[in-house]
Amino acid sequence: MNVKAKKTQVCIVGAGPSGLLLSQLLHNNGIDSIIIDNQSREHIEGRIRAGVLEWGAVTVLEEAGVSERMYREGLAHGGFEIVFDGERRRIDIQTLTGKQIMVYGQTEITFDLIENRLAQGCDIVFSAEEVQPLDVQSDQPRVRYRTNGEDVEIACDFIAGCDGFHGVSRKTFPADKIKCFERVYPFGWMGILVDKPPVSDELIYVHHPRGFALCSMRSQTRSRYYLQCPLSDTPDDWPDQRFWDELIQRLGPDIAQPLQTGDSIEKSIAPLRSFVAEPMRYGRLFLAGDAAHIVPPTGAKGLNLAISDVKILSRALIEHFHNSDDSFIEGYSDACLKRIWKAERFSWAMSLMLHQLPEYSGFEQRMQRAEFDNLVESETASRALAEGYVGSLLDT
Ligand code: FAS
Ligand code: PHB
Repeated sequence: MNVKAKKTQVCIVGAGPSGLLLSQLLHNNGIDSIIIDNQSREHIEGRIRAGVLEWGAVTVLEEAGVSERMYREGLAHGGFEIVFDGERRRIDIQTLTGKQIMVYGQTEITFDLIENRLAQGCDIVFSAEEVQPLDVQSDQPRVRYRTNGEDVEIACDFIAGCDGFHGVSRKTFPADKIKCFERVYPFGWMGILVDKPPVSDELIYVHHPRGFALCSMRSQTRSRYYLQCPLSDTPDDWPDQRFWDELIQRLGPDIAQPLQTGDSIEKSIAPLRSFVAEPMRYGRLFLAGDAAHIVPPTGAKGLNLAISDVKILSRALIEHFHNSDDSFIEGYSDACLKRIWKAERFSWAMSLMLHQLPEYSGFEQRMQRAEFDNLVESETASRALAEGYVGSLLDT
């Protein structure tokens, strides 16, 4: 059987934000990479996912040289609101932490990175089939895949598994070499995108007896709204009018007053899961981003963790190729997991405070209320929440 051979320094599986950004950071340091994704470019650029960046992530994108459009079109926010059964509380992250967040869609970041990498001559293989990492324990790992009916094998020094939760890379770890920790929440988020101005200048997180709601945005003219819904629901169960009626109920008349409704341009359901795989390296195969960990989106940490992973991984690979120093490679997994578990705790705590959990009795519901009251009455509690949200708490 004829197998076409390719060679590179780092073979990256997955052209999501973590794979693309890793390739960019390596390129900026003279290190070659090839990226392989089993989806088409159109599909990858069409996905609607995260929308909030910690300032640490903004800085990494700036250092990578892909921040021009983000600074031009992104929205810097100094706070967000929590509404608990109709009572509003603004968390002034600017005053409490000295930091802001940036509202700029993951779709835009992915688009900017693909444009930049292709313009710089990077080999990105889209719509690859049967992608399989091989010999990851050897010092000459390979990645095999099929494209246009042809088998191709890439010889490389390292493989970066940036292929998300359902990817092949984590499955390449032998079962006795990996430990997984998971909590699946018994509900999802029904999300819609609409070309209408946002209901508020800042994000609003809502606790309501009928379920959680979130008001977010992508720009001054494009809004993103989420509603807690049963996991068994599908977008067809939520015609636009039902979505708007339910959102208005959960927001209450005052908050909903300026809401501009319209036809959704995207509608999808996201399951909520907390997941961590340990370790994040097996031989010369590294995991980064959703391939190694998932957080419920309540804390807006998913994309930010992916960016911090590849920042740490790029440093480790640069030290290897430039200084023959493998200490950062040895320490990669522990360095990432330290930040990941803090983000898992923050996202889990935000999710438990703001959602309706079927197993919750009156006592737990009173605890949710007391958690919110503590935020309202204690500046220390507000600062801890703010630090978690902007990410500074995770870097200590
Ligand atoms: P990604 O999943 O983004 O990218 C992995 C890439 O690998 C994909 O392009 C995929 O096609 C490719 N791939 C998969 N299997 C492969 C294989 N076998 N071979 C080759 N390629 C393969 N975070 C928030 O903060 N807010 C949100 O609202 C939010 N919404 C989300 C909604 C959904 C449905 C999902 C899944 C995630 C959401 N997240 C959200 C989290 C999200 O932002 C992730 O953290 C982020 O996409 C992680 O980026 P990557 O690690 O690059 O993984
Ligand atoms: C989003 O805009 O998609 C978004 C923002 C904040 C979150 C989750 C999702 O916590």
